[in-house]
Amino acid sequence: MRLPLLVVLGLALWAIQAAGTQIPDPIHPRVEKRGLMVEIRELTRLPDTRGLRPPDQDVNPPGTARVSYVRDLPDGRRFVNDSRGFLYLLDHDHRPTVYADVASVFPFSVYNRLESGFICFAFHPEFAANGLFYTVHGEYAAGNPAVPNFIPPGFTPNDVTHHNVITEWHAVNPAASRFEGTRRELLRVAHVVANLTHPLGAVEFNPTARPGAPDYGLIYTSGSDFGFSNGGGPHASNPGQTQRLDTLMTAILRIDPRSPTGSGGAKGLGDYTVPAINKFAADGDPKTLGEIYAYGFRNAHRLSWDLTDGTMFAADIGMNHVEEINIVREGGNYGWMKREGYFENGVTRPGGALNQLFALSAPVLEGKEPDGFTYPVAMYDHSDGQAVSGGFAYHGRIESLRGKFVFGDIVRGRLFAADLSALRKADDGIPHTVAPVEEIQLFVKNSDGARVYVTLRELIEQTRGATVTRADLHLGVSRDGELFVTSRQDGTVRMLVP
Ligand SMILES: [Ca+2]
Repeated sequence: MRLPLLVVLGLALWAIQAAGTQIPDPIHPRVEKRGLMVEIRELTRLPDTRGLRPPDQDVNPPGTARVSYVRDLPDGRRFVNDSRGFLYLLDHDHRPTVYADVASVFPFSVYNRLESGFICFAFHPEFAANGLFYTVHGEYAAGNPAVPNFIPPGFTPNDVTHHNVITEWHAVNPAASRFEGTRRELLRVAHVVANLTHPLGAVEFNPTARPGAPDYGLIYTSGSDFGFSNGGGPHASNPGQTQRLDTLMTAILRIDPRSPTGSGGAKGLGDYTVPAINKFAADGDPKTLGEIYAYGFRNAHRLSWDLTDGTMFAADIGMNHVEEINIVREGGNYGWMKREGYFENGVTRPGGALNQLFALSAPVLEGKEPDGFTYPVAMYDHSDGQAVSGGFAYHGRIESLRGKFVFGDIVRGRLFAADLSALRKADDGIPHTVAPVEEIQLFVKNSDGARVYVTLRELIEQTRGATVTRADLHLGVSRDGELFVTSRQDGTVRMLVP
């Protein structure tokens, strides 16, 4: 099973042969099963929220509930969201009760896009003491009295179609089973393309940062192009909005959520503090935004950290071809819209388009002529899936997955794995070295205890009693390092079990 050298050589030769011509089918070999088999088991189902909104304001009206995040607190409490607007607390028997009715306080929310509604939530590492947690959602601009903190360069308030909003919630009693308290808006970023495509997605705290460490208590955001690729309308397909440091577009941000009036630090674009440790805050250049941690992402909608060594990962959804797992380093430029995987995207060529890929030159691919971009450490193409989910460095109780990065494809619901050692090795400044990816075979146990091999799509279709065209897979991680498998189709939280 260990063929990375041959694989890499094959890829390199193939890419060199194809240099200069458009590439229709970029990545070989395909992702295949190589013996990894893991049991999947249902944990709970969320309440059915079908019909909560009119069909034209719901991206998937038949979906039972739209789960996208499961989060554990250190004290054992477990929370799950339904993107239709509820944050649930699970009790000891995994039964959900509403912790916060998020939809009711954000009346301008958008629910008709894949990444919309109540998109994300994250607890401050000291939630048990300070009661703080954070949410992300998107709003319509029409009729909206709120004013964005940032509009992409060259656009005016008249161009704004949507708002991307990060909110801090303050629970008066952090131990309570239902939220009561206040809210404060941290950041509101304008969208100017037609649709709420690639909005702000994740907010995350680095779980490996300990109290007193420089990035303890700082929020990292998704890295998103805010639809300047394929968000529709006259402002989309717009590479001029990328590859620059005077904008939030394509950037993973790192911010201190404290208001500058409390922290005494530098005010950011919104009501938060720019960490003085940030590279682009400390560079003495007023033209670079100090909030930016790394940039050049299309839709790096999920971030995670390896708890054993602090390596930061971002899963970046590609355009028409390449899905990426990246190791993120501060200041890195991850290429979008000039690069997709280790290919040149055609959109920056005269007459070129977003759906085109071209081979890089051999010296660039081989790392002999660095071109300033940081390249992915694992990839697959649209023969194997359509949109990469987030993933996690796994160190839990499932022996066959230990030491692997587990991720998947949102649309097809396939689960993938790559060796963490191979990912780290691929983080070598050489674009064409990437880690091999294999597929995980799922199974359930029948009443006799025998294995029944399944796909996540089949499980979702059993729950729904209908065919689904998308799995809408997302992954989460428990406080003891086990993996949740969720779907925005069937409202079910499943777990991979030893
Ligand atoms: Ca590499």
